[in-house]
Amino acid sequence: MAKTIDHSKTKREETVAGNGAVGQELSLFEAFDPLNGAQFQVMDHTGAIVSPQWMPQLSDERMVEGYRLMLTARAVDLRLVSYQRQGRIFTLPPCMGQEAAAAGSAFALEHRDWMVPAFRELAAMLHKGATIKSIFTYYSGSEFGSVFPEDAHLMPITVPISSQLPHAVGIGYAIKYRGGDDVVMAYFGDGGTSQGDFNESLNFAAVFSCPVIFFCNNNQYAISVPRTHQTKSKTIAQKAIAYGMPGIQVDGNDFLAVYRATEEAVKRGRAGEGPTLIEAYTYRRGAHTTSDDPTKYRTKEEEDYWAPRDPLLRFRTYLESRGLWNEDLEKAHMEKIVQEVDVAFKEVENMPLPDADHIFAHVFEQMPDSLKQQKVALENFLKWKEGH
Ligand SMILES: Cc1ncc(C[n+]2csc(CCOP(=O)(O)OP(=O)(O)O)c2C)c(N)n1
Ligand SMILES: [Mg+2]
Repeated sequence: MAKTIDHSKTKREETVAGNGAVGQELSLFEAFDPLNGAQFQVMDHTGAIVSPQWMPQLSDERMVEGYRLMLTARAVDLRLVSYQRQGRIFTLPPCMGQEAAAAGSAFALEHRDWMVPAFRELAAMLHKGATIKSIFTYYSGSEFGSVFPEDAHLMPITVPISSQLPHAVGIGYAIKYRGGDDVVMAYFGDGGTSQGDFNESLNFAAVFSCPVIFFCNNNQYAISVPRTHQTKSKTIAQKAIAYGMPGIQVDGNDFLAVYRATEEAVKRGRAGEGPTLIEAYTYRRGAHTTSDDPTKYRTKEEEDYWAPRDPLLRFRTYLESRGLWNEDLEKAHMEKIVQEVDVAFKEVENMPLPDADHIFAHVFEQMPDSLKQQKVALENFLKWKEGH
Protein backbone atom coordinates (compact mmCIF):
# COMPACT_ATOMS: atom_id res chain seq x y z
CA MET A 1 0.00 0.00 0.00
CA ALA A 2 1.17 3.52 -0.71
CA LYS A 3 2.05 5.81 2.16
CA THR A 4 -0.35 8.69 2.53
CA ILE A 5 1.44 11.98 2.11
CA ASP A 6 -0.09 15.23 3.27
CA HIS A 7 0.65 17.52 0.37
CA SER A 8 0.17 20.64 2.43
CA LYS A 9 3.48 19.80 4.13
CA THR A 10 6.85 19.21 2.61
CA LYS A 11 8.46 17.47 5.61
CA ARG A 12 8.40 13.71 6.08
CA GLU A 13 5.80 12.67 8.65
CA GLU A 14 7.16 9.18 9.14
CA THR A 15 10.47 7.75 10.18
CA VAL A 16 11.55 4.49 8.75
CA ALA A 17 13.60 3.03 11.62
CA GLY A 18 17.17 4.11 11.44
CA ASN A 19 17.13 6.01 8.15
CA GLY A 20 17.24 9.39 9.85
CA ALA A 21 14.64 10.79 7.46
CA VAL A 22 12.75 12.91 10.00
CA GLY A 23 12.64 16.54 8.97
CA GLN A 24 14.14 15.81 5.56
CA GLU A 25 12.61 17.84 2.73
CA LEU A 26 10.45 15.87 0.35
CA SER A 27 11.35 16.21 -3.28
CA LEU A 28 8.58 17.34 -5.63
CA PHE A 29 8.27 13.84 -7.06
CA GLU A 30 7.97 12.33 -3.58
CA ALA A 31 5.42 14.90 -2.46
CA PHE A 32 3.29 14.25 -5.55
CA ASP A 33 3.86 10.54 -5.83
CA PRO A 34 1.23 9.51 -8.43
CA LEU A 35 0.10 6.63 -6.20
CA ASN A 36 -1.48 9.24 -3.96
CA GLY A 37 -3.46 10.70 -6.80
CA ALA A 38 -2.77 14.38 -6.08
CA GLN A 39 -2.32 16.89 -8.88
CA PHE A 40 0.50 19.41 -8.62
CA GLN A 41 -0.63 23.00 -8.85
CA VAL A 42 1.13 26.25 -7.95
CA MET A 43 -1.51 28.71 -9.20
CA ASP A 44 -5.20 27.88 -9.18
CA HIS A 45 -7.61 28.84 -11.94
CA THR A 46 -8.35 32.21 -10.37
CA GLY A 47 -4.65 33.10 -10.60
CA ALA A 48 -4.08 32.71 -6.83
CA ILE A 49 -0.84 31.08 -5.65
CA VAL A 50 -1.92 28.00 -3.72
CA SER A 51 1.46 26.31 -3.14
CA PRO A 52 3.98 29.07 -2.40
CA GLN A 53 6.46 26.42 -1.21
CA TRP A 54 6.70 25.12 -4.77
CA MET A 55 6.86 28.48 -6.51
CA PRO A 56 9.60 28.31 -9.16
CA GLN A 57 12.50 30.75 -9.01
CA LEU A 58 11.53 32.77 -12.07
CA SER A 59 12.22 36.48 -12.39
CA ASP A 60 9.32 38.83 -13.16
CA GLU A 61 10.79 39.39 -16.64
CA ARG A 62 10.90 35.66 -17.36
CA MET A 63 7.30 35.22 -16.25
CA VAL A 64 6.16 38.04 -18.51
CA GLU A 65 8.21 36.50 -21.31
CA GLY A 66 6.40 33.20 -20.69
CA TYR A 67 3.03 34.89 -20.91
CA ARG A 68 4.02 36.71 -24.11
CA LEU A 69 4.98 33.37 -25.63
CA MET A 70 1.60 31.88 -24.74
CA LEU A 71 -0.18 34.90 -26.19
CA THR A 72 1.88 34.68 -29.38
CA ALA A 73 1.04 31.00 -29.76
CA ARG A 74 -2.67 31.72 -29.21
CA ALA A 75 -2.66 34.48 -31.83
CA VAL A 76 -0.83 32.32 -34.39
CA ASP A 77 -3.12 29.39 -33.68
CA LEU A 78 -6.31 31.41 -34.16
CA ARG A 79 -4.92 32.88 -37.37
CA LEU A 80 -3.98 29.43 -38.67
CA VAL A 81 -7.51 28.16 -38.08
CA SER A 82 -8.95 31.17 -39.86
CA TYR A 83 -6.60 30.72 -42.87
CA GLN A 84 -7.54 27.05 -43.02
CA ARG A 85 -11.25 27.97 -43.06
CA GLN A 86 -10.51 30.26 -46.00
CA GLY A 87 -8.93 27.31 -47.83
CA ARG A 88 -5.49 28.92 -47.80
CA ILE A 89 -3.71 26.17 -45.83
CA PHE A 90 -4.28 22.48 -45.18
CA THR A 91 -5.65 20.57 -42.18
CA LEU A 92 -4.15 21.52 -38.86
CA PRO A 93 -4.52 20.62 -35.19
CA PRO A 94 -5.42 23.69 -33.10
CA CYS A 95 -3.48 24.13 -29.86
CA MET A 96 -5.88 26.46 -28.04
CA GLY A 97 -6.00 25.64 -24.32
CA GLN A 98 -2.65 23.87 -24.20
CA GLU A 99 -0.34 26.89 -24.25
CA ALA A 100 0.81 26.69 -20.61
CA ALA A 101 1.82 23.04 -20.97
CA ALA A 102 3.86 23.82 -24.07
CA ALA A 103 5.36 27.12 -22.92
CA GLY A 104 6.00 26.11 -19.29
CA SER A 105 7.83 22.93 -20.29
CA ALA A 106 9.88 24.55 -23.06
CA PHE A 107 10.90 27.38 -20.74
CA ALA A 108 12.62 24.94 -18.40
CA LEU A 109 14.98 23.82 -21.19
CA GLU A 110 18.20 25.40 -22.32
CA HIS A 111 18.97 26.18 -25.92
CA ARG A 112 21.35 23.21 -26.19
CA ASP A 113 18.67 20.71 -25.07
CA TRP A 114 16.69 18.70 -27.58
CA MET A 115 12.99 18.89 -28.35
CA VAL A 116 11.04 16.12 -30.06
CA PRO A 117 7.50 17.38 -30.68
CA ALA A 118 4.25 15.69 -31.62
CA PHE A 119 1.91 18.21 -33.29
CA ARG A 120 0.16 20.26 -30.59
CA GLU A 121 3.06 22.12 -29.00
CA LEU A 122 3.12 25.33 -30.98
CA ALA A 123 4.35 27.52 -28.10
CA ALA A 124 7.16 25.09 -27.30
CA MET A 125 8.32 24.99 -30.92
CA LEU A 126 8.25 28.77 -31.26
CA HIS A 127 10.37 29.02 -28.14
CA LYS A 128 12.87 26.41 -29.31
CA GLY A 129 13.64 27.84 -32.72
CA ALA A 130 10.67 27.47 -35.07
CA THR A 131 9.43 30.73 -36.55
CA ILE A 132 5.91 31.81 -37.37
CA LYS A 133 6.95 31.54 -41.01
CA SER A 134 8.23 27.96 -40.62
CA ILE A 135 4.96 26.94 -38.97
CA PHE A 136 2.93 28.44 -41.85
CA THR A 137 5.25 26.79 -44.35
CA TYR A 138 4.67 23.40 -42.73
CA TYR A 139 0.88 23.74 -42.83
CA SER A 140 1.09 24.88 -46.44
CA GLY A 141 2.34 21.40 -47.22
CA SER A 142 6.03 22.13 -47.64
CA GLU A 143 8.80 20.05 -46.10
CA PHE A 144 10.80 23.27 -45.72
CA GLY A 145 8.57 24.11 -42.76
CA SER A 146 10.49 21.44 -40.85
CA VAL A 147 13.89 23.01 -41.41
CA PHE A 148 15.11 24.72 -38.26
CA PRO A 149 18.51 26.18 -37.34
CA GLU A 150 20.89 23.25 -36.61
CA ASP A 151 21.73 24.46 -33.13
CA ALA A 152 18.04 24.72 -32.16
CA HIS A 153 18.07 20.95 -31.63
CA LEU A 154 14.42 20.89 -32.63
CA MET A 155 13.00 17.88 -34.45
CA PRO A 156 10.12 18.17 -36.96
CA ILE A 157 6.43 17.89 -36.09
CA THR A 158 5.49 14.21 -35.90
CA VAL A 159 2.03 13.05 -36.89
CA PRO A 160 2.28 9.22 -36.62
CA ILE A 161 1.32 8.86 -33.00
CA SER A 162 4.23 8.20 -30.59
CA SER A 163 6.61 7.30 -33.41
CA GLN A 164 8.76 10.19 -32.19
CA LEU A 165 9.34 8.60 -28.78
CA PRO A 166 11.94 6.00 -29.85
CA HIS A 167 13.76 8.83 -31.67
CA ALA A 168 13.80 10.88 -28.47
CA VAL A 169 15.20 7.96 -26.53
CA GLY A 170 17.83 7.39 -29.22
CA ILE A 171 18.94 11.01 -28.84
CA GLY A 172 18.98 10.58 -25.06
CA TYR A 173 21.04 7.42 -25.33
CA ALA A 174 23.52 9.18 -27.63
CA ILE A 175 23.88 12.07 -25.15
CA LYS A 176 24.62 9.60 -22.39
CA TYR A 177 27.05 7.61 -24.55
CA ARG A 178 29.00 10.78 -25.28
CA GLY A 179 29.03 11.79 -21.62
CA GLY A 180 26.97 14.98 -22.15
CA ASP A 181 24.46 16.52 -19.79
CA ASP A 182 21.85 17.78 -22.25
CA VAL A 183 18.28 16.53 -21.91
CA VAL A 184 15.58 15.57 -24.39
CA MET A 185 11.99 16.79 -24.17
CA ALA A 186 9.59 14.34 -25.84
CA TYR A 187 5.97 15.35 -26.30
CA PHE A 188 2.99 13.07 -26.91
CA GLY A 189 -0.71 12.90 -26.11
CA ASP A 190 -2.92 10.77 -23.88
CA GLY A 191 -3.78 8.68 -26.96
CA GLY A 192 -0.07 8.20 -27.57
CA THR A 193 0.23 6.15 -24.38
CA SER A 194 -1.64 3.26 -26.07
CA GLN A 195 0.99 2.85 -28.77
CA GLY A 196 3.68 0.17 -28.49
CA ASP A 197 6.30 2.84 -29.08
CA PHE A 198 5.34 4.38 -25.74
CA ASN A 199 6.09 1.17 -23.86
CA GLU A 200 9.33 0.49 -25.69
CA SER A 201 10.56 4.02 -25.21
CA LEU A 202 9.83 4.38 -21.50
CA ASN A 203 11.22 0.95 -20.76
CA PHE A 204 14.46 1.49 -22.68
CA ALA A 205 14.95 4.99 -21.29
CA ALA A 206 14.48 3.78 -17.70
CA VAL A 207 16.72 0.71 -18.06
CA PHE A 208 19.52 2.72 -19.67
CA SER A 209 18.97 5.91 -17.65
CA CYS A 210 18.47 8.11 -20.71
CA PRO A 211 17.96 11.83 -19.98
CA VAL A 212 14.48 12.06 -21.49
CA ILE A 213 11.47 13.95 -20.19
CA PHE A 214 8.36 12.16 -21.38
CA PHE A 215 5.82 14.96 -21.45
CA CYS A 216 2.24 13.79 -21.97
CA ASN A 217 -0.27 16.43 -22.96
CA ASN A 218 -3.37 14.79 -21.51
CA ASN A 219 -5.95 16.96 -23.21
CA GLN A 220 -8.76 14.50 -22.35
CA TYR A 221 -9.29 13.22 -25.90
CA ALA A 222 -7.64 11.32 -28.71
CA ILE A 223 -9.80 12.64 -31.55
CA SER A 224 -13.21 11.50 -30.18
CA VAL A 225 -11.93 8.87 -27.73
CA PRO A 226 -12.17 10.22 -24.18
CA ARG A 227 -9.37 9.71 -21.71
CA THR A 228 -11.51 7.24 -19.71
CA HIS A 229 -11.57 4.90 -22.75
CA GLN A 230 -7.85 5.27 -23.43
CA THR A 231 -6.58 3.52 -20.31
CA LYS A 232 -7.97 2.04 -17.09
CA SER A 233 -5.08 3.63 -15.16
CA LYS A 234 -6.41 6.34 -12.86
CA THR A 235 -3.75 8.71 -14.08
CA ILE A 236 -1.20 8.63 -16.85
CA ALA A 237 1.46 9.75 -14.35
CA GLN A 238 1.12 6.49 -12.41
CA LYS A 239 2.31 4.50 -15.42
CA ALA A 240 5.78 5.80 -14.51
CA ILE A 241 5.87 3.50 -11.50
CA ALA A 242 5.76 0.38 -13.66
CA TYR A 243 8.73 1.62 -15.67
CA GLY A 244 10.76 2.54 -12.59
CA MET A 245 10.91 6.28 -13.06
CA PRO A 246 9.33 9.23 -11.23
CA GLY A 247 6.00 10.47 -12.53
CA ILE A 248 3.86 13.45 -11.70
CA GLN A 249 0.47 14.76 -12.72
CA VAL A 250 0.62 18.50 -13.05
CA ASP A 251 -2.12 21.03 -13.74
CA GLY A 252 -1.24 21.57 -17.37
CA ASN A 253 -2.99 24.94 -17.48
CA ASP A 254 -0.73 26.30 -14.77
CA PHE A 255 2.42 27.72 -16.35
CA LEU A 256 4.21 27.92 -13.00
CA ALA A 257 3.54 24.31 -12.01
CA VAL A 258 4.46 22.97 -15.45
CA TYR A 259 7.69 24.95 -15.36
CA ARG A 260 8.56 23.74 -11.86
CA ALA A 261 7.86 20.06 -12.59
CA THR A 262 9.86 20.20 -15.82
CA GLU A 263 12.73 21.98 -14.09
CA GLU A 264 12.95 19.10 -11.59
CA ALA A 265 12.84 16.53 -14.39
CA VAL A 266 15.58 18.42 -16.26
CA LYS A 267 17.77 18.37 -13.12
CA ARG A 268 17.37 14.60 -12.88
CA GLY A 269 18.29 14.17 -16.53
CA ARG A 270 21.40 16.36 -16.28
CA ALA A 271 22.54 14.57 -13.12
CA GLY A 272 22.43 11.19 -14.90
CA GLU A 273 19.41 10.04 -12.89
CA GLY A 274 17.40 9.08 -15.97
CA PRO A 275 13.95 9.82 -17.37
CA THR A 276 10.79 11.30 -15.85
CA LEU A 277 7.15 11.08 -16.93
CA ILE A 278 5.11 14.29 -16.65
CA GLU A 279 1.38 14.21 -17.25
CA ALA A 280 0.09 17.69 -18.02
CA TYR A 281 -3.62 17.62 -17.26
CA THR A 282 -5.16 20.03 -19.73
CA TYR A 283 -7.97 20.47 -22.25
CA ARG A 284 -8.05 20.82 -26.00
CA ARG A 285 -10.41 23.78 -26.36
CA GLY A 286 -10.62 23.57 -30.12
CA ALA A 287 -11.39 20.73 -32.48
CA HIS A 288 -9.03 17.76 -32.87
CA THR A 289 -8.16 19.10 -36.29
CA THR A 290 -9.90 21.44 -38.65
CA SER A 291 -11.56 18.33 -40.17
CA ASP A 292 -13.25 17.41 -36.89
CA ASP A 293 -16.52 18.43 -35.24
CA PRO A 294 -16.17 18.04 -31.46
CA THR A 295 -19.86 18.77 -30.81
CA LYS A 296 -20.48 15.18 -31.95
CA TYR A 297 -18.72 13.73 -28.90
CA ARG A 298 -18.46 16.30 -26.13
CA THR A 299 -20.91 18.52 -24.31
CA LYS A 300 -21.27 22.24 -24.06
CA GLU A 301 -21.23 21.88 -20.25
CA GLU A 302 -17.79 20.31 -20.45
CA GLU A 303 -16.47 23.11 -22.66
CA ASP A 304 -18.01 25.67 -20.28
CA TYR A 305 -16.26 24.02 -17.34
CA TRP A 306 -12.89 24.41 -19.00
CA ALA A 307 -13.32 27.92 -20.44
CA PRO A 308 -12.59 29.75 -17.15
CA ARG A 309 -9.65 27.37 -16.58
CA ASP A 310 -7.96 28.69 -19.69
CA PRO A 311 -4.20 28.92 -19.16
CA LEU A 312 -3.83 32.45 -20.54
CA LEU A 313 -6.66 33.84 -18.48
CA ARG A 314 -5.25 32.66 -15.17
CA PHE A 315 -1.64 33.64 -15.86
CA ARG A 316 -2.76 37.06 -17.01
CA THR A 317 -4.84 37.51 -13.83
CA TYR A 318 -1.82 36.57 -11.73
CA LEU A 319 0.54 38.91 -13.60
CA GLU A 320 -1.99 41.74 -13.43
CA SER A 321 -2.40 41.25 -9.69
CA ARG A 322 1.38 41.76 -9.40
CA GLY A 323 1.33 44.85 -11.62
CA LEU A 324 3.39 43.06 -14.29
CA TRP A 325 0.79 43.15 -17.07
CA ASN A 326 -2.16 45.27 -18.16
CA GLU A 327 -4.65 45.86 -20.96
CA ASP A 328 -2.33 48.23 -22.85
CA LEU A 329 0.53 45.73 -22.88
CA GLU A 330 -1.88 43.01 -24.02
CA LYS A 331 -3.16 45.15 -26.88
CA ALA A 332 0.30 46.23 -27.97
CA HIS A 333 1.60 42.65 -27.98
CA MET A 334 -1.38 41.39 -29.97
CA GLU A 335 -1.03 44.15 -32.57
CA LYS A 336 2.65 43.33 -33.00
CA ILE A 337 1.96 39.61 -33.42
CA VAL A 338 -0.92 40.07 -35.83
CA GLN A 339 1.38 42.20 -37.98
CA GLU A 340 4.17 39.62 -37.85
CA VAL A 341 1.70 36.89 -38.68
CA ASP A 342 0.36 38.74 -41.71
CA VAL A 343 3.85 39.43 -43.09
CA ALA A 344 4.95 35.80 -42.54
CA PHE A 345 1.81 34.40 -44.12
CA LYS A 346 2.09 36.58 -47.22
CA GLU A 347 5.69 35.45 -47.69
CA VAL A 348 4.63 31.83 -47.46
CA GLU A 349 1.68 32.27 -49.82
CA ASN A 350 3.98 33.80 -52.42
CA MET A 351 6.49 30.96 -52.25
CA PRO A 352 6.47 28.54 -55.20
CA LEU A 353 5.07 25.10 -54.43
CA PRO A 354 7.87 22.63 -53.69
CA ASP A 355 8.49 19.71 -56.06
CA ALA A 356 6.66 16.49 -55.26
CA ASP A 357 10.16 14.95 -54.87
CA HIS A 358 10.39 16.49 -51.44
CA ILE A 359 7.78 14.13 -50.07
CA PHE A 360 10.35 11.37 -50.52
CA ALA A 361 13.63 13.17 -50.06
CA HIS A 362 14.15 13.64 -46.36
CA VAL A 363 13.47 10.33 -44.68
CA PHE A 364 16.31 7.97 -45.64
CA GLU A 365 19.87 8.76 -46.62
CA GLN A 366 19.54 6.08 -49.31
CA MET A 367 16.04 5.71 -50.65
CA PRO A 368 14.72 2.13 -50.28
CA ASP A 369 13.21 0.39 -53.33
CA SER A 370 9.66 0.61 -51.96
CA LEU A 371 9.90 4.40 -51.83
CA LYS A 372 11.53 4.58 -55.26
CA GLN A 373 8.54 2.69 -56.65
CA GLN A 374 6.09 5.03 -54.95
CA LYS A 375 7.99 8.02 -56.32
CA VAL A 376 7.75 6.67 -59.86
CA ALA A 377 4.03 5.96 -59.35
CA LEU A 378 3.48 9.56 -58.21
CA GLU A 379 5.44 10.96 -61.16
CA ASN A 380 3.34 8.86 -63.56
CA PHE A 381 0.14 9.99 -61.89
CA LEU A 382 1.15 13.67 -62.10
CA LYS A 383 1.99 13.26 -65.81
CA TRP A 384 -1.36 11.58 -66.39
CA LYS A 385 -3.13 14.37 -64.46
CA GLU A 386 -1.49 17.05 -66.60
CA GLY A 387 -2.99 15.47 -69.71
CA HIS A 388 -6.55 15.52 -68.27
C1 LIG B 1 0.01 5.58 -35.60
C2 LIG B 1 -1.17 6.48 -35.83
N1 LIG B 1 -2.42 5.98 -35.71
C3 LIG B 1 -3.49 6.79 -35.91
C4 LIG B 1 -3.31 8.10 -36.26
C5 LIG B 1 -4.52 9.01 -36.48
N2 LIG B 1 -4.56 9.97 -35.38
C6 LIG B 1 -4.15 11.24 -35.55
S1 LIG B 1 -4.23 12.12 -34.12
C7 LIG B 1 -4.86 10.82 -33.28
C8 LIG B 1 -5.22 10.95 -31.82
C9 LIG B 1 -4.07 11.32 -30.96
O1 LIG B 1 -4.49 11.57 -29.66
P1 LIG B 1 -3.49 12.06 -28.58
O2 LIG B 1 -2.27 11.21 -28.57
O3 LIG B 1 -4.25 12.15 -27.30
O4 LIG B 1 -3.04 13.51 -29.09
P2 LIG B 1 -3.98 14.80 -29.33
O5 LIG B 1 -4.46 14.72 -30.74
O6 LIG B 1 -5.08 14.75 -28.35
O7 LIG B 1 -3.07 15.96 -29.13
C10 LIG B 1 -5.00 9.70 -34.11
C11 LIG B 1 -5.54 8.41 -33.67
C12 LIG B 1 -2.00 8.57 -36.42
N3 LIG B 1 -1.74 9.83 -36.74
N4 LIG B 1 -0.94 7.73 -36.18
MG1 LIG C 1 -5.17 13.82 -26.50
